[in-house]
Amino acid sequence: MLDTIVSLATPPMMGALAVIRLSGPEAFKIVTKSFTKDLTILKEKAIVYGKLFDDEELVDEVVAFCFVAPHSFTGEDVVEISCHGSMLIANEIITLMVKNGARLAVPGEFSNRAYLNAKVDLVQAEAINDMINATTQEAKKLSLLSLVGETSKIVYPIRERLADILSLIEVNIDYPEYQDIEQANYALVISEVNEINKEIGRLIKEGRQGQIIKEGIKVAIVGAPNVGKSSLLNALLKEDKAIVTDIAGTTRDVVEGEINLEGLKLLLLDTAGIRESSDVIENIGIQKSKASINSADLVIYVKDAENANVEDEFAALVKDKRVITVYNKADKVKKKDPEKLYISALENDLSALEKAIAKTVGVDKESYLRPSLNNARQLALLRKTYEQLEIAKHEAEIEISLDLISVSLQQAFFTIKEILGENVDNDLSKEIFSRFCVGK
Ligand SMILES: Nc1nc2c(ncn2[C@@H]2O[C@H](COP(=O)(O)OP(=O)(O)OP(=O)(O)O)[C@@H](O)[C@H]2O)c(=O)[nH]1
Ligand SMILES: [Mg+2]
Repeated sequence: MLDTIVSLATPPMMGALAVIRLSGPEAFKIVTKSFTKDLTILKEKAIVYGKLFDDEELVDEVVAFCFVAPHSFTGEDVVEISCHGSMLIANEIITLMVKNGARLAVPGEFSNRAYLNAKVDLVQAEAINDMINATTQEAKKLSLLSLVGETSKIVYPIRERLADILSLIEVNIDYPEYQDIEQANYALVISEVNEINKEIGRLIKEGRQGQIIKEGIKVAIVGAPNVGKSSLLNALLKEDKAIVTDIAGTTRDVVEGEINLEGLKLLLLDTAGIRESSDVIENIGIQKSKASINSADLVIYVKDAENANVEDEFAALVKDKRVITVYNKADKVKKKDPEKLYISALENDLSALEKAIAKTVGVDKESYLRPSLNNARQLALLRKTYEQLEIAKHEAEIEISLDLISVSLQQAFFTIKEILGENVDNDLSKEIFSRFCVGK
């Protein structure tokens, strides 16, 4: 029998109320041991007011929200004790529940139970965590689509199609004498795999867009000293975060800031201007700038519009990156090259850059509303399925036996099912849920 688990469900701080959650076969019994009401007699969900006692001593006056299995979030008996919101009281109640036989929950354990009891699939369970961690409205909306099962639905047709082709091949292998059954021939495998992989390719592309919306991107602002990198950071943040002076070599450390550009989360890194220097501290800063370039998803390469043709060593440093080159201090130049992107950090004239970022990152408006498989695990499994199917296709092309092709197709089938958690073993699901916070 599974343990009954307990944890605080609200943040560990003072508030009007705190909620302590218990889930498991003994939840009602454990609470009842210290409660003025008997919850073990409940046959359906109920809200019960009463007092909690530790032996003779009153701990708090509480409301217990009781959910009878299987009609609860976890699928087990669940009690949510709503008490007065002091950490002292909450801790006393948790200690009391442990004394009565509950065990402290580990991170993600409630969601893990919901998953194990088939209340949610893995994509939905992961969405719970994503939604809690979302910092933009857009990311929250995407997670909500997953939570209510919309994202899982995009996997079903692929799973069905693979199951169909697998069963067709099995029939052909097992009953070669049945003439009326459609012949699962090599051409069929090839054409099916082509179509399925076209679909998977689309899902990967959309998933990556979803990932960008959810997690944001890292943007390094780089360039020679004094071109206005820190001024640009400040202008984008609308805050005086980095020090700005007309002395070349002002910025030493990497200065970070986050903005929300029309729903797109950007983690901006302002870096030290790169040049030859004998200053020890400045050189460390320059090394950090180079590291920032490497870790960034996008580089804003700032040049001085007045000295637009001055070459620096950046062209080489950023050559493998997605780069937007901007010419700052546009307010100082009269003649502008129509091919170039001008901004003025001083005058807050950044619209050309903002448009270029949105275009380069390439998140279309539909991506904000479209369910997508957008976390690293889901994307890795999509890619794996794609590769396994390519192997099956290759095997069909060189006409090896259907038995062997069936094995490759089965692997792809299992991988796609793994996205929903349909054949994830217990250890792996524990590993996934351990990334959640306690009480979820
Ligand atoms: N006219 C004008 N001056 C600017 C603009 N942007 C920055 N400056 C000035 O250029 C000088 C250098 O700006 P910073 O933002 O410190 O330049 P930086 O690239 O961060 O310099 P380092 O940190 O030394 O690498 C300051 O005097 C700014 O006021 C602009 O758009 N127009
Ligand atoms: Mg600077």
